[in-house]
Amino acid sequence: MNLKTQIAEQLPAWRARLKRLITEYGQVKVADINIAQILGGIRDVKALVTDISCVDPNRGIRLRGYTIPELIDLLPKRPGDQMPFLGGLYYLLLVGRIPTYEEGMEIEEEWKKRQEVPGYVYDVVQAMPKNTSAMTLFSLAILAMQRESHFTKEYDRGLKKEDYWIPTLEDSLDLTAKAPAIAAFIYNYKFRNGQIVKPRADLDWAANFGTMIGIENEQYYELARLYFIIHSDHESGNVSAHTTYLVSSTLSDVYYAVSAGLNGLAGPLHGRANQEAMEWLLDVYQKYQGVPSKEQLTEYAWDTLGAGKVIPGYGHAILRITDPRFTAQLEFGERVMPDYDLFRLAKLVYEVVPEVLRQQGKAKDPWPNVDAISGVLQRYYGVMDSKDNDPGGFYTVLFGVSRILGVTANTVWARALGAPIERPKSVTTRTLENIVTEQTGVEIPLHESYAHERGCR
Ligand code: CMX
Repeated sequence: MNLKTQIAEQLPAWRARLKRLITEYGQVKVADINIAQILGGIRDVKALVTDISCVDPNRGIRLRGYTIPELIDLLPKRPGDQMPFLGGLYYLLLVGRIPTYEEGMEIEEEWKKRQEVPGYVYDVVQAMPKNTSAMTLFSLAILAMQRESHFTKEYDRGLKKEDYWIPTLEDSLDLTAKAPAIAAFIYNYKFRNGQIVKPRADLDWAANFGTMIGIENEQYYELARLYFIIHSDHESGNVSAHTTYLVSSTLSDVYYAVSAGLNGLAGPLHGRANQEAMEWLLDVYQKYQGVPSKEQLTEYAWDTLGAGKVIPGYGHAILRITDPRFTAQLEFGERVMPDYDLFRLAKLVYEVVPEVLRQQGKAKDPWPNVDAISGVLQRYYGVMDSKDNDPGGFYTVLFGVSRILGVTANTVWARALGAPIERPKSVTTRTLENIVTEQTGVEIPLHESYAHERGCR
């Protein structure tokens, strides 16, 4: 396989590069960390390395150095398509350079060979009540497939450390190949007729997801390609990426690691925000029986904040601009659904909410993130997140299908470069207080309600 050779050829130089950094420059300091950062979600602490993607706070995501417009422009496309096929993106993430059409298609072909989902995975999903959250079903289905892992089988037989990445790549190709079919089945099980729909031989990976949920529409295929490109990776510190990386650092295989990462993606402050943003828009739409005026929307936004809730789809831990992943979706919407009410509403929210958040003065980033509009585009084509009394969660599964591309690419490289088990040091609160005393001379008295504390030093 060209892909494997392309990675293997890079490894000697990469390993030498890292070895040099550790042995010759290992003592060079990268970052200081203060108490506010330790107690504030480890924000802005440069403590992780990935070469798959990086997020510039003022420019947004770059996948292997390419912005989203550059990716759409440069990645190979099938004849007649406007959006690149995902095999090309996965090649880029794994190999680090834009592939030729043939190289990208080689991945699409690999995916076709590996796309059949084992029957017991469908059984696992079907054993669960239909109103189980779609993310729970997705994570369960992936965990159920752990028995397929090439890495774990070969590790058990005895595998050299420098070869760990080879069966990890096999697992990654298997898992990414099957992910759209599993997600589509979960959708069909929860919201449609429960059928297992076979992918079409003439379609690419992303478009086939549409087919398998019953949407045979060229425009939706283009949206699926765009959606799966922009959600694939967002450097290493976000919860889904970091959880996958952390679990994988124990040499758990990609099934264990990705399932864990998806459980993090399921949280409302992360991937579930796409579902919550849709719900927020629908609540507004219902309350005002249509797209409200700017004044009404401003009032609604303040009411949300007044109730102690966040406005989903806005704000970001790293970004300080409108997320380019939002912009790419906004532009898609402008082209194909400018008059769709929910799209008009999402645009109005973009006009109103940043100013409201700025006036409130809490959020460091008042701008929309990827989740603010993604549900609207899906809903336009009839893709639902939930139905009746079902808590749904399907939009986050869509996010997950794409995110698997980035986190598995990271896992392959972590294995190839011999990344060690992650194990940061924790301290007690009293240790932090003692450090304050050491550095400032100020004694922080131990309040009587903590008098039982033994501490660690
Ligand atoms: N609405 C209301 N308040 C917000 C806000 C929003 N959209 N975004 C941030 N804030 C608040 C925070 O809750 C925090 O309040 P407290 O001081 O009372 O705790 C304050 O502003 C400061 O937060 P921050 O430093 O700007 O943001 P964080 O790095 O802590 O959190 C994020 C980032 C994304 C969790 C936050 O902006 C948020 O909750 N947004 C809404 C949920 C969302 O869209 N998440 C999806 C992010 C993208 C993704 O991962 O998919």
